[in-house]
Amino acid sequence: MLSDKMEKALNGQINEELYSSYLYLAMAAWFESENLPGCAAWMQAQAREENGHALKFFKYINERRGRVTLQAIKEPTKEWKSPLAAFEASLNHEQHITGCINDLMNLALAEKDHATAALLQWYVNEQVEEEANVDSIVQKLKMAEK
Ligand code: OFO
Repeated sequence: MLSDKMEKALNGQINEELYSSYLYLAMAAWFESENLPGCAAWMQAQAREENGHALKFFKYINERRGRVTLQAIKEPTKEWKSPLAAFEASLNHEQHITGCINDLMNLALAEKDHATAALLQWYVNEQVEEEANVDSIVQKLKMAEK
């Protein structure tokens, strides 16, 4: 069984992941409107991936006999001043998500909840990859602007 505190925190993370998906979909819509379909496709793929991250927590909460409770998803930003600004916003967002995952891991370790810590380790590794991927695009766009 999950503790009440952990159940609440994991439900909060489902909301973060769904917001991530929504944010990337908003970026995809903006790139489409700017006639940049390649960037839009990249963002759509990210949106699907984030939805998958939310569903992974959904499945896990149920497996541990917890209760999934969905909350309202906040409205994402709709416009960015340049492709670089959008990818920088994406990087900032991933850094925020890394902080959320680290906080969850700290809670799991404090509660000696090894099963949740094992799940979270997957997200810790995933965040390293996600930050690196977006950062490499940010660096390339910065080079292109020189
Ligand atoms: Fe982009 O990150 Fe989910 O976890």
